[in-house]
Amino acid sequence: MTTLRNDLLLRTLRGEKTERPPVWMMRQAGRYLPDYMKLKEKYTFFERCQTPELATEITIQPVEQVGVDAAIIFSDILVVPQAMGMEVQMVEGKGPFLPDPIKKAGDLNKLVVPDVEERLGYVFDALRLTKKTLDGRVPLIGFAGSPWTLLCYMVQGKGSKTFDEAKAFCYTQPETAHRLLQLITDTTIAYLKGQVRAGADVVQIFDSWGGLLGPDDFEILSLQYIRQIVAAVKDEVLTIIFAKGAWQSLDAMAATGAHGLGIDWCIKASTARQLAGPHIALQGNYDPAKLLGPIPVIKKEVKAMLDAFKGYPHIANLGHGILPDVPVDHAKAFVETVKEYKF
Ligand code: 1CP
Repeated sequence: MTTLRNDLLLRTLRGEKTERPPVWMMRQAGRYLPDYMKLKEKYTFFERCQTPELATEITIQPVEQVGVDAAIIFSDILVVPQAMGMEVQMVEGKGPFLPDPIKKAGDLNKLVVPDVEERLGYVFDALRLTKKTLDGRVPLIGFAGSPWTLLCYMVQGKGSKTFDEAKAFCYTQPETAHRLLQLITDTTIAYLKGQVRAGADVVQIFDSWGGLLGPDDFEILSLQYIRQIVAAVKDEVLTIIFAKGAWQSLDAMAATGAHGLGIDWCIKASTARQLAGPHIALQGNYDPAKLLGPIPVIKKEVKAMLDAFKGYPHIANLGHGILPDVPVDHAKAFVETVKEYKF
């Protein structure tokens, strides 16, 4: 096995001392990079995901062009519902569309807990090829959507600001909702274990819509399933939970035994640290829209962010995915400011 030349992310997640915080950006491979846009013109979204050579090339672009301290495999959270038997389309300019969403108990008959090697083996192939191509430059992050966030898309059938149809489904047909959440959980555990076998050094669980739930419903509909996933993989791989907007439950998330917690920009570093306790790594939390502002302001604010998290394990990141219209130079300024910082 190749030894990692940059293991800042892994040491931070283990709670070890480092010279500076590691830095990466959620959705770092994507539309703000001109080389990504070139591949986007030639291949459809799922061709890019399903062709290991393309997924590898896209995954490595931000490592080489922006200088981040970790790679995250190019894929999507919706490959899991697809592998479970649902049709998923990526509509240009609109996002995901699932033409035949889950609405009632009988619809679960269409779903399976798949053989992940058979249905998602292309992700594992992409991870293996990326790992080989990285050749120890930086660690490789694998990921999956949380069961609640995947249910949102599987029931609503498309993106939404409120996911009210998904919520109505859970509150009017709770038994069916929990059966669905458990099917997704079982698939996700097998999927993440496959990612670890294929070489993922870290896995992140994206609960992008966790913040739509109050603290009690977050526990019932989201965290109890994330807890099962973390318990199943945490002894094999470093684990990060990112539940956007669900900061009120940081204490409960820390208690799962995950190694890191992602936070968005709506919570102060000191408050997040108080809730999460002193040991777990916190990841975040620069407002991605602020990368559209002038570089000197970015530099000043990123330094202030690092100061605010200092003294405890911190992974510098955005509080959500990078926006497509961010100039590459601004993304670089974000990364370079962290790399110039010394504890
Ligand atoms: O062709 C394109 O460029 C389409 C845009 C795009 C990209 C670049 C989509 C469609 N997915 C992706 C890749 C992707 N998705 C990655 C890998 C890239 C990287 O991080 O470097 C990751 C980690 C995701 C995860 C993902 N997909 C999430 C969780 C993270 C988050 O942003 O909250 C979610 C919610 C999705 C669903 C999805 N897929 C694509 C879009 C536009 C969306 C969001 C739709 C919505 O707003 O509801």
